[in-house]
Amino acid sequence: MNHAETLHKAQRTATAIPNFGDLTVEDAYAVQHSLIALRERDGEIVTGVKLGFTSEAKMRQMGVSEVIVGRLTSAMAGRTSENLVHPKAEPEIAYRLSRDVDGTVPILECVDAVAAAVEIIDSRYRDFRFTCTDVIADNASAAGYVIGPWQPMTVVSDRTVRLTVGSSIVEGSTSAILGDPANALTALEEVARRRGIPLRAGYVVLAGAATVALPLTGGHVECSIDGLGPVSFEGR
Ligand code: OOG
Repeated sequence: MNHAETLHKAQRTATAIPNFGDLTVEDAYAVQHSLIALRERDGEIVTGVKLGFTSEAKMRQMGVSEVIVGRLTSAMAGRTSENLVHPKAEPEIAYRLSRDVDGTVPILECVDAVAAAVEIIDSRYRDFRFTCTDVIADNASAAGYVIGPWQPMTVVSDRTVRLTVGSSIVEGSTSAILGDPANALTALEEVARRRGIPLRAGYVVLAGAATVALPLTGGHVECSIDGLGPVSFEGR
């Protein structure tokens, strides 16, 4: 099996695998493209993209200087529990693209709505241990997402973010996302162009976590961001 097939099988069977450790960034995005093609072959439709490593602290921790991009699919929409290895929840800002991002107008003019969201990440690698390129290949640990009520596009910088999972609570600020989540959109446009990732009208964009991720255990899960949301569901 090649790397994409190995990751695809790990995801389908919810079985963690050892990380690869030896990919270049170019190879890693090539694996991700193949992995998405396998999902499309299985009938999934790409519904959006997600950013990772949008906080300076996480970039420093991983020794990287570039945000990473993964793809969201129809199978991930609303998926919060079934068939996951060791899921974690992250509070996120979601944006909605109203037109294709093709360089003719700035990406900020291609966004028509914003919402609070919970992203479920679930690394296919054992113990969430991976290099930056491993996680690019593994589609940035994307596993599921739930989006709160959409609101017309507005500035969402410097807003308090709160994520509750059962009895655990983390709080942060949208400023943790590259200073302002709008900067994540600009960073996305650049990386997507360089890595050959299309950004289509209708896509959801998850702008990256504003706090640490919390293990997704049982109990009530809720994300609220000042002026947005809330969005909630019952944990596993
Ligand atoms: C990689 C995905 C991280 C984020 O917002 O930084 C991510 C991982 O930590 O598994 O989604």
